Amino acid sequence: MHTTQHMPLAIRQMFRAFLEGVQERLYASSMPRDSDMFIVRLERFFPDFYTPLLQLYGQHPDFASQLANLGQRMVAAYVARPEALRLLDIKRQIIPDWFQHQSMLGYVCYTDRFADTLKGLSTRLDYLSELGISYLHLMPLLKTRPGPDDGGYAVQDYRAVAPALGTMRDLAELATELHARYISLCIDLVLNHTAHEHEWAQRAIAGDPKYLAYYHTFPDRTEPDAYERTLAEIFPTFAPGNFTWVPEIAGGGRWVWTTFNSYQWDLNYRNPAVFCDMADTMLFLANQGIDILRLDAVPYLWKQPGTPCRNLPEAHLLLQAFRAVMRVVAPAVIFKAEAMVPPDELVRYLGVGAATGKACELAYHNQLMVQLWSTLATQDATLMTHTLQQMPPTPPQANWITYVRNHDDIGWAVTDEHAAAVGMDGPQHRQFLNDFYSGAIPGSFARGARFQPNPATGDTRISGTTAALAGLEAALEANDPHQIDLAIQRILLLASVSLAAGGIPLIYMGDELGLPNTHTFLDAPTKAADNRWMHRPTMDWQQAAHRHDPQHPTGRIFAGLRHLIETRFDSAIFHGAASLQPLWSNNRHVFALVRHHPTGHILLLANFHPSDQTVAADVASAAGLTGPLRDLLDTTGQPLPITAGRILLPPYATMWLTSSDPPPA
Ligand code: OTU
Repeated sequence: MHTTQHMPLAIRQMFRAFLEGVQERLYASSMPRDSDMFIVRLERFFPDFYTPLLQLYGQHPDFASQLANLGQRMVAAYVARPEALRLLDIKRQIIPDWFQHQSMLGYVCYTDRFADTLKGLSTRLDYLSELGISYLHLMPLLKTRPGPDDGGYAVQDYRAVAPALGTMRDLAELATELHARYISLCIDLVLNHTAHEHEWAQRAIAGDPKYLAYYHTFPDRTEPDAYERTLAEIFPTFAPGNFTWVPEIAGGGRWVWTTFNSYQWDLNYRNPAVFCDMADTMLFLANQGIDILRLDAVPYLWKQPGTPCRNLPEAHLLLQAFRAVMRVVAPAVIFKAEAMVPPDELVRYLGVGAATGKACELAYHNQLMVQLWSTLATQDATLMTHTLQQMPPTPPQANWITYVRNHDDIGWAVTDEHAAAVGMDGPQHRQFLNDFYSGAIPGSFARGARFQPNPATGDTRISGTTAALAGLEAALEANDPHQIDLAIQRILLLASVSLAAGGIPLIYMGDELGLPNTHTFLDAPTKAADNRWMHRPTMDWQQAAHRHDPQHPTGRIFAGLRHLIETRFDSAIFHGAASLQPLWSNNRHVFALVRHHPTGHILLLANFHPSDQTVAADVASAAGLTGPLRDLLDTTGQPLPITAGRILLPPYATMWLTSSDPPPA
């Protein structure tokens, strides 16, 4: 007897039809309890994928057949799901907040740059365990096109691993090894576009109408020109415009929608067959043991004339539908949205309003990242406090991914409104940040470089590693001990805020050691034009050997980071369901943020100034901390330095304050 009471009447009928389509095959190929389990989950999540799909495709002639197709693929994937992963599905349904636990800590690396191959990676797991890693994001590792591949984001085959890294079997084996260490595995799913060399694109080129409908193609410039009027340019230098003329498409060539590089063809999600094929791809990867899918470039999934074709409501409906399909077949798997968009738009990827609990579990907190670097340059936390205060609250079942650096450039997603609200000029501030981090401002400690300057808009972004942008590279070159101290403090300051203000904090490979920029990419013809490679170094295991040397800058960074990580592990207040509230510290150099959790509160204070700063101690009581204060990061056992009612923060210091009084029962 199925429980459909919670479904709207109109949906119950559709549910029964869907169930009828799958149950015979299900019971024929699965144990009775497993089949029942699938149906229990289907009952719960059918409306969550059917409703958005109906909205997206209800008018499409293939809707009914593709829905039936989806059902078949879901059952096939469920039947094929390995036993160990089925158990993980159940475990994670019992512990639905598994990814919010304070022990979650991520590491991000390129397989080849970290350990050559997937097999090589399994010999480096002790290093990750030493850091306390419980989440490993391997940068794109599926088979890409030959030649330039945008760092792996131009996929030719979603079901094969790049041959240089290993095989799909190696990946599945690595996942098993990681699971034995309680490390979950994240990989990229580039679902907005395929490579020009992908089979679907090749069939489109051959003139197959079925596959031409997988992409957005146009016989002439009429539609592309109309679209361009409201589109932005992502890579204005090496891939200007959003459309590419592909002469070899049968019938004399066509314009193809290519938001990113000319060899990255945007998929046409108005076609339900594309949704089905991508859902099937997700299920395939789930069955290899992947725990988290990083959904690349999700703001761009849906196109609509007269709009920026970014963050459209339909893109969110697609994510909800994918999400619900996954929850039926492979609920151990969660989604991470990659959307580098303004604050209000960003939170929607975690699910707000009617989408609460239906969107991605994780999203990159690019606003925090941008504000960290902005504040480090200005030494003034006003814009950061204001911007983060304006963000809608994080939905409690979802988590921010916090990070200091990643493999991409830093795009200054500071809105003009937020800048104006604190008396700043948006364009001027963004220009200042670009000048500062490219080292063009005299006295700047940064060693970054401009990425994709767009003469038409004046926009540009910044490349460079954390150590280069935070001044360590320049300080080491100058052999200036004081500057080295300051740079290390800056690096740990950013890490401390990232660890305290999430979510799952990610460490980008090399940042734990302070790796400098690399310039070897300039000799590689497929990379030279893209200076994001300067912050994608090869792991320097010789430098890593210094990580336990307390005198060496690497040892100091590593130990500082380890201390933050261990401290965080120990407190339930760092659980991701805590609410986050930025506060005015009444000292513009000091950023303050409080985490509220049923077990207590933590007040983060972060001094972004290279001199001592003080903050009135009553900021703690305003944050809800009563009784004597304790800094969780302090190991000296000394009382908190409060003089004349003010807390003293040394240059670039952070504190994680808590009250010694237990919270009211
Ligand atoms: C992502 O980034 C990846 O992180 C990049 O490395 C890829 O080049 C790109 O997709 C294409 O696959 O514009 O500058 O709002 O900001 O998807 C990086 C989302 C990017 C975009 C983001 C994109």
